[in-house]
Amino acid sequence: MKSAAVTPFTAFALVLTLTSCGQNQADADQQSEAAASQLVEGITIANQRMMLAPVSGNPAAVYFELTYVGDAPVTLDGVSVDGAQSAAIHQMGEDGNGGMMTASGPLTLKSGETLELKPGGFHVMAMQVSPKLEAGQSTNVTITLSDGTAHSFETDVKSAGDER
Ligand SMILES: [Cu+2]
Repeated sequence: MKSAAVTPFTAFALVLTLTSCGQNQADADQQSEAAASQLVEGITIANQRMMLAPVSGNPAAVYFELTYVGDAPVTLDGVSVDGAQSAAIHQMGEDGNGGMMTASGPLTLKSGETLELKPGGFHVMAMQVSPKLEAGQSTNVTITLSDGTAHSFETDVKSAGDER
């Protein structure tokens, strides 16, 4: 399922180009202003979602598609999730068995390529998630790149039983 959520950058672009669509425009304006200080040109995030664990307080998974366009390759060095005490990029084994989950090394982003974080593959593991973060809310994810920049985006928070 494609998420209805748009990245702050996309929302900003929509506000600029689709002035006839006034619905939620004030919200989009506010979001794009808040995120503007942490937007990396060339990074596009799509289909982002945070899946809470069935048991509150257990690690949650964040999935998204990251498209990068830039002069030189960069690596995805780190990640943080608002509402989680720590976060790391993990990778699943071929069979998608939870026991095969390991920390991923730095992921290289090459211009024009899309990195997909998805169930059974790479994902962001959010540890010690606040019980205040509930399905239906949204939170911010920040990725840090090897060139020293950081890129933040908003994601929907979903319950464990929702479609991944
Ligand atoms: Cu994991």
